[in-house]
Amino acid sequence: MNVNGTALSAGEVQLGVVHAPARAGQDGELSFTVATAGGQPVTKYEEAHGKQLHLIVVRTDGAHFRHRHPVLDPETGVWTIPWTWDAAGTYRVFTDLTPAGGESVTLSRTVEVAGDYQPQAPEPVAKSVVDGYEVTLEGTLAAGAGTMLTARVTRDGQPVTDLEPYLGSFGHLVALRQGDLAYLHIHALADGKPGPEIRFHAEAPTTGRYLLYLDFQAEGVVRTAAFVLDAGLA
Ligand SMILES: [Cu+2]
Repeated sequence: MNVNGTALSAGEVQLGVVHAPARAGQDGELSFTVATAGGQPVTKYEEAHGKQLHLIVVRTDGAHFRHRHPVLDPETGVWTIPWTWDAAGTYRVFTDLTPAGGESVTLSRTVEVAGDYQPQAPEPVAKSVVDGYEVTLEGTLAAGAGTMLTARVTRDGQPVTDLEPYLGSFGHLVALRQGDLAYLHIHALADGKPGPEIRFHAEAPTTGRYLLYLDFQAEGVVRTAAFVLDAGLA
């Protein structure tokens, strides 16, 4: 199975240098250009999940995940978003995009952020608490085989049934393979209900440890629940 997102070029396009604040805590913006192999900026994109480009930024140890939507200058092809780093370290910046008339690609680059850095060691965890929402991820990942993952959302012990659609579904799940941060976008099943369960069809390319990030929206706010799962043999 092909893996995605480990290179800065794919499918005839390349991700240019990512400009961002040099150190943690410094306000600024993050910007970049996507260009053809010949260096011509790409200025036209197809929409996927309601956006022309999905920006995923995560520290290489799996901490400090963000999923954002920068703004394109259609004249120059420069994408920009206000940006402040919460913490120092080495980050991977992923762009998930489809150039007009082209194929969907995930391009990535590494960005260094100055300051003290205490890396975390991700251990398997299937429960995440964010802003009072408890999210439990049920199911397993298997190498080269499709499996079902179910995220169950509760608050104060009660099932949450008023999740709001975000980018066209009740949940978006990104998985990164620990070690090279290969990128998997896992799609929610079309039978979605506004909670308490969000179901996904997942397929891990290999055995190993995966960092998973579920974006869901409730009370008008998008939140991210993070998990770590090991993929076994199918
Ligand atoms: Cu997005």
